[in-house]
Amino acid sequence: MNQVKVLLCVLGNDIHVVANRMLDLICRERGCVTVNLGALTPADEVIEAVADNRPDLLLVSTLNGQGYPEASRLMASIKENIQAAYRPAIWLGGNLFVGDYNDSEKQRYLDLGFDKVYSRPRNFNKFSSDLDDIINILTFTAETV
Ligand code: B12
Repeated sequence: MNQVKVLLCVLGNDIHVVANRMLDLICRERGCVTVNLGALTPADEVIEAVADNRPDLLLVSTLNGQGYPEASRLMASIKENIQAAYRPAIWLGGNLFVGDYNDSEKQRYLDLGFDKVYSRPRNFNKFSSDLDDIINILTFTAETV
């Protein structure tokens, strides 16, 4: 059976790495192969890693509330440099804003082209069930082609 490949990163000048490590563990527990770029990863490095590793899923974390400009660069560069056939599903999560909960920030990131956005989730439950879904879809597709 083909293993689902997941690329992870914490974008830009962001040093918070705990959620990134936990996401990595969750993916590996489910049998995925992971490549983890860790914290402080500029958009250019993510693009290079997408081109080199051709992941099925890219998980982007942004925690310090300053992630929008780098996320915007990342998605513009994905559109410009990654052929549609090799574009992974791209999910972003974390603290998308500073201060009180603000749902409009989630829409701002969706508008950049992220496929799923998890705005300050309390736990990994929704992520884990979405991950199970995408693993099922990708492994079913690989087995039937
Ligand atoms: C530990 C910590 C630090 C450590 C980080 C150590 C390390 N290397 O990881 C240190 C001390 C270095 C630090 C520094 C800073 N920090 Co800090 N830090 C924290 C703290 C206390 C805990 C973060 C943590 O690890 N949580 C545990 C993990 C599991 O949870 P999480 O990161 O919140 O992630 C959850 C979700 O967001 C989600 N998630 C995250 N990414 C993704 C991705 C996907 C795809 C999905 C599905 C889900 C997901 O997963 C978790 C589910 O519960 C938080 C406050 C808090 N209580 O949350 C502040 C906090 C994140 N820090 C903050 C700030 C401002 C800073 C600094 C800018 C402070 C400063 N002025 O220097 C610097 C950042 C410098 C930089 N360049 O980034 C702010 C961010 C502001 C905001 N966005 O609202 C917070 C919220 C504190 C606050 N209340 O103001 N910090």
